[in-house]
Amino acid sequence: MNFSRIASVGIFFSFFSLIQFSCTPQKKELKEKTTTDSLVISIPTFNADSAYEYIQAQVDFGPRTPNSKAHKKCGDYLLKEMTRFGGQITVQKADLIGWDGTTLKARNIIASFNPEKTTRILLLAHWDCRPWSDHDPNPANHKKPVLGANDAASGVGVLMEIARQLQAQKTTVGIDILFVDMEDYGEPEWYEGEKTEKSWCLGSQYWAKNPHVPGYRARYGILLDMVGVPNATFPKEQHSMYYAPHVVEKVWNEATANGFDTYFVNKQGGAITDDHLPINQIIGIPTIDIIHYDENGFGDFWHTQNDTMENIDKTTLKAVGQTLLGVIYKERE
Ligand code: AHN
Ligand code: ZN
Repeated sequence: MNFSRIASVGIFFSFFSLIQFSCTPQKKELKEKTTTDSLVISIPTFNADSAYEYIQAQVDFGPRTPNSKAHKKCGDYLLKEMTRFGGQITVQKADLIGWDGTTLKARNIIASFNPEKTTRILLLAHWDCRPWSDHDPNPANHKKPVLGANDAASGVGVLMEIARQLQAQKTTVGIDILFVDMEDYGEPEWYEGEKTEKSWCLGSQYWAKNPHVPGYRARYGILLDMVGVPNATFPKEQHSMYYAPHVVEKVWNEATANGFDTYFVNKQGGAITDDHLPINQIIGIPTIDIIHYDENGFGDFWHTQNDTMENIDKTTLKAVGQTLLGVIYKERE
């Protein structure tokens, strides 16, 4: 979808006052686990250097566009790394059909931590690259692939670092990290036929119809998309607020408590068609999208030749990664 569609969804960025709430459920848990009144939770320190390296490693393969060699190699790399981090791996292969009739050899990659736990949290990002730089200022680039440092190696890199932390220290609940394929194969701007929402998010649509575990449930899901640019802003995305307002509040409160409220801004954002949508609508897991955008769209480098490592900022990665660690390590069964 292009930005005009997003803007059309409703009023952009009306300001809300911050709602504070207390986390009473945790207190109940604490009494079962300890005899004192203070709940001691140790939350690992997110290493942004490490996340940055995982982004660089993906980008080093070149554009990971569907059916390319770089895509195959990067998928293998993700499998190898997530295995090394101790995840229980499931690979979901599917032939998906793109808007232009191309058969796309898709792989959704799932790494499960604490697989025996029934209370689970789903964390996801897309790992494919867009084959067309259709927003590039130079029309000569419109059919060239995007390198995808921000879109969306950034989200994958942050989740890889979280996986590394999960190996070092367990969470109480189960965590599933899902790398979805074929998010970014939506009709390009230069396509003159009818544009459909359905051409996007093919891998997450497939997963939502065919979860890697039959009857799969998670308490909630968190999608990361374009979480790497300097001074990123993550508004409270409209579908996230509709399907999972409590998750938005939980995550934004954790970010604020950690001093990251200039990233996790207290603003209402427009609705974005992204991988959280099929997960909310098809499998019914309340899922939010942490995604950078503002009044001007997804940033100057979105779907251009300039989505490169120069525009990846470790401070932003830290804000996102540390917030997520806080959320998942505080979660109780
Ligand atoms: C669409 O433009 C359909 N969705 C915005 C989310 C997106 C695109 N993420 C990565 N590329
Ligand atoms: Zn994209």
